[in-house]
Amino acid sequence: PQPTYLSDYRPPAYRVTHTELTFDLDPSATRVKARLHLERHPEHEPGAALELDGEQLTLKAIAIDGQPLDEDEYALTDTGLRVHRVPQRFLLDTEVNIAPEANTALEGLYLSNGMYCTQCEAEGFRRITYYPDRPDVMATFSTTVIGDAVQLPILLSNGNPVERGELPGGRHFVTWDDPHPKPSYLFALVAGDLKKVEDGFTTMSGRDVTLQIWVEEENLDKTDHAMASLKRAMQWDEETYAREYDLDLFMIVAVNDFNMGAMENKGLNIFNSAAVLTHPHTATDAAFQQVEGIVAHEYFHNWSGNRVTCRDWFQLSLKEGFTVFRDQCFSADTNSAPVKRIQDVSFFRTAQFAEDAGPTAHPIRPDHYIEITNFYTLTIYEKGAQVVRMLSNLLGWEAFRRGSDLYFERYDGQAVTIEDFVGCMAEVSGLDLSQFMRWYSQAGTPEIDTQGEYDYAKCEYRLVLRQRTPATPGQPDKLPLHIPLRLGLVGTKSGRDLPLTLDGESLGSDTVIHLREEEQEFVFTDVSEAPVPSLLRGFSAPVKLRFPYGREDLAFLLQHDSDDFNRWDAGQRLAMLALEDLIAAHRNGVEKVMDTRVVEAFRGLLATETDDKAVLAEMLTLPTEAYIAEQQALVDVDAIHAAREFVKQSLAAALRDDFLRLFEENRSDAAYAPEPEQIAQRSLKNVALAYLMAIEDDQGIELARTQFAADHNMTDVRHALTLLVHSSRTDIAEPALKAFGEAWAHDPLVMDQWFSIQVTRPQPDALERVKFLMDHPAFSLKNPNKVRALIGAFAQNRVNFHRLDGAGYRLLADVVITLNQLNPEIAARIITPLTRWQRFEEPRQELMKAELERIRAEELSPNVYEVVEKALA
Ligand code: HT7
Ligand code: ZN
Repeated sequence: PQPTYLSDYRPPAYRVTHTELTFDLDPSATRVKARLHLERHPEHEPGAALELDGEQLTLKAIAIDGQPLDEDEYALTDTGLRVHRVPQRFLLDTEVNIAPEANTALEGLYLSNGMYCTQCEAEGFRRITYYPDRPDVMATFSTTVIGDAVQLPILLSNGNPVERGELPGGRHFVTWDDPHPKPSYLFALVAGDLKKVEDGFTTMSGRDVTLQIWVEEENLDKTDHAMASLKRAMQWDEETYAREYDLDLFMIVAVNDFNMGAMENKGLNIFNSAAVLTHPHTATDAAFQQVEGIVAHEYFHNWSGNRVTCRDWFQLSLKEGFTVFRDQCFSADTNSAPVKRIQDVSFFRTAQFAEDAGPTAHPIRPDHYIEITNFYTLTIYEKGAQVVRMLSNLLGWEAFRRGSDLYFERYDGQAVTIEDFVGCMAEVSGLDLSQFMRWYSQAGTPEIDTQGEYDYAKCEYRLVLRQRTPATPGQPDKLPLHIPLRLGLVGTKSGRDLPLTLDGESLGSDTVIHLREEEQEFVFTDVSEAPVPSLLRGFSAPVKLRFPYGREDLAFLLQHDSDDFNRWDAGQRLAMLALEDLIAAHRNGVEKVMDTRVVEAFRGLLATETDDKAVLAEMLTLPTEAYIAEQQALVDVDAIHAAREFVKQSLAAALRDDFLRLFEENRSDAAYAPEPEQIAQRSLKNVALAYLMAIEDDQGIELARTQFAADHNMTDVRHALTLLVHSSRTDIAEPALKAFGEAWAHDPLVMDQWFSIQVTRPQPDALERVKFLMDHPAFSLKNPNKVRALIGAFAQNRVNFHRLDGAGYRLLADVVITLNQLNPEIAARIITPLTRWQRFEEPRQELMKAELERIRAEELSPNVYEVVEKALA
């Protein structure tokens, strides 16, 4: 497969002004008629051939302006159709056959549980009809869907329904008109036996919008939260960005088979059922929050993505980075802002940092790709969002809003670039953002080495910062970035933020300094007492910042920092120092000794009255094994696991009474609500329960069993079940697992949780369980949720996936080889853990590499080929 290069971008020779589609639905032979209203782009020479994308289509008819074409007037290839000569403005009619039932890749039109649905981003529309399937071709659409009236009573597409009627042979049709010009990737069609819940929203200009969520009948009771989230998101986007919805109807459909979380098709969002359905008995607090975030994310795309879209797929982060930033801010406003930040950053520093340091590292705007679906990555989404967040902090909210208004006004209805977006921000603020643009073109995580020194005599604090971005594949040399660093100086006597003066300018007690050079010095004057610096507050830039903090400094910041995020981070750094000692002890076969400063720091946290229980729960949570591994030069899986278990058990033993008190104080029988206060209380109680279970004494076990049996809500049930199943006590794990599996056999989303819980257990039977469960009637390799729940979850099981006999790697490689044919997009995602082989010690490196080589020997899809080649380069 050949790469596509950003530098090869050319505007399309022909644009489509209007698209008329007719689908006659059939599982093995759906007929798609397309009438495209085309005209030559003024910049192109007369006589340019018409090139259309098309894959896996059977062409039945083709005509221009009503005249069927002779075979020598066009050419067909595996990837498209070329018409050699066309007029300047014309109508192209095509008719093709496609087979939705054979579509296991879930791109284009496919069948899920008897329901037809589409996924067109990024390049799925070309599996529906011949078309210039690129985001810079925007057309209005009129779509007629024809199907069996009994099996497919509901026929949906983008826009507004304008006509419906009966047809001979028990069939019926509905015609939909979408007045907003859109690229083909935003096209959608759904047909099936669906039921809806309906609600309404009145926009800020007084227009009434009908809101519908379409689901299978048995899921009608799981839509309330998504609907409430949608209304909150609509309101938030009006209040925060002055963005109003622009059609009379907004629909969400839940489907069981879906490659990602959801899709923002114009007026007809299609959701993975896991990203929309919730019920207190089936979904955890985390799932409720995730649904809220995804519903908002897809809705926000209506402006950041649909009204203003991407010129080409290299600009993907233009819509995704901005929209993730918008959904993060929405969730922060709706829930606990510091906790949202802590959770986002903690995930980011574990997963995106790993991606940025691995063989598939790429800039937020890559300059080439083989398969674009491989680039729906944490870098494009999450690092892209961090960069937009930096822009909003650099400009300040008010100017950022003006920049965003300008962007939406100037480019409404257009397909644009990242330069256009950043250009608006520069224009409204007068800032020079040219150096800042390097964030978009340079891959890798910048590392900042920091030194600080207090001069008692001069009352000065001198901070020296040195930045360096490590080499990444294809980018050996990096230039310095423009890095905004938020900081404060916390006085060691007062425990308060000290006033900051830099170059004679008074900056308050919390400020942003701008690191632009490779090395830069900042001297704060009039610093009345020796401070501990609180650096990178709120994670103001996506960097790794090193400062030689002593353990006392960290304990001090944990207690006194005014920035909640940095208080949490100080605790994490303190725990990391202890963990590193213990990892070394484990490796050297030396007795492990718990650092009493960590115990005392935790004791202090437990003794403090707090009104933000959610933050406290985060502070009491140890860094994950994956995060700890990220901090190591080479990963020793077993030492990390042993060290973390040791810390958990030591804390539990030393602070047992405090955890017990915390557990009791936060128990509640109140009716479940997914509201911030309740969620915070449950998190705190469940953190306490996890510590109590860490030592597996009778009381801890009894509390977990009681919580499981009480069956009050899924958050508590799942947490208790996980603790029981992950304990060393098979006698208590098995009955609970069995009871849960039997009770929820009818619910695929709950069964996904049941799969994940058992295959993430640290006991040595996890791999055998995966093999056994792959034959379970509820499991299918054709369903991406199941693959993620069983195989994906197992690959997160550090000790068992990385078994020294290589059986974990072999199992994953076998699944990748099967999925390579069934669903290449999922195959290319699920393989990720194997691509990180260089991070592990021998013999794991060799074992992982051998599995990658075994995969490489297969006939590979472009998706898997691209990833494997990079991993083995
Ligand atoms: N914009 C959507 C991307 C998406 C997608 C991409 C490739 C293959 C399948 C997909 N499903 C959804 C999702 C989003 O970011 O909102
Ligand atoms: Zn998105």
